[in-house]
Amino acid sequence: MNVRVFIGIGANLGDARVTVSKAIAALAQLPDTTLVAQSALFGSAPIDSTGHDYVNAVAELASSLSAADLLQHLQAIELAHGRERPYRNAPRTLDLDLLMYGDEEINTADLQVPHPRMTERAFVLLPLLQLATDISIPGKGSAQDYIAAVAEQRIQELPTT
Ligand code: PH2
Ligand code: MG
Ligand code: MG
Repeated sequence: MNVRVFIGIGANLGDARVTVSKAIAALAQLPDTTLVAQSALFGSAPIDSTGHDYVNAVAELASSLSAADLLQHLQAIELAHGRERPYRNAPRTLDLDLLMYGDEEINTADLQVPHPRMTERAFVLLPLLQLATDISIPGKGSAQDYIAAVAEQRIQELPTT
């Protein structure tokens, strides 16, 4: 049975645009998974992080993988793009976050879904709303209701060329 999945993608080391595009291509290749849609790429100021501006995007998948299996695949793609984890929120070549897994709320030691900070971040909300204007976040309600509170965060859609 397919589940509607949203993945948050971020990068701010190396050629971040290229890495984000490659990550989306890798998501499209996952087993038992279809890439349904991808947002535009956005440039965003680091939040609770340092270094260059991030490139961010959100991808929508339809997948019959379990959330735990998806997480394993996301981590493998991160590693394949040189991800290191020297400290929390360190600049990263690639970050793939399982934002939403259908209407499920998951709270295990290594996975929290919906992503606990997604409603506080314009770099998640704006691309997500591009894909799903009326999306409701399990346990949190309409994503649109959180937009006003993140209006001060610097973010812009990147031109396609
Ligand atoms: N990711 C973080 C911390 N801060 N800031 C921006 N602009 N974009 C991100 O993807 C991001 C961040 C932790 O994953
Ligand atoms: Mg993240
Ligand atoms: Mg992450």
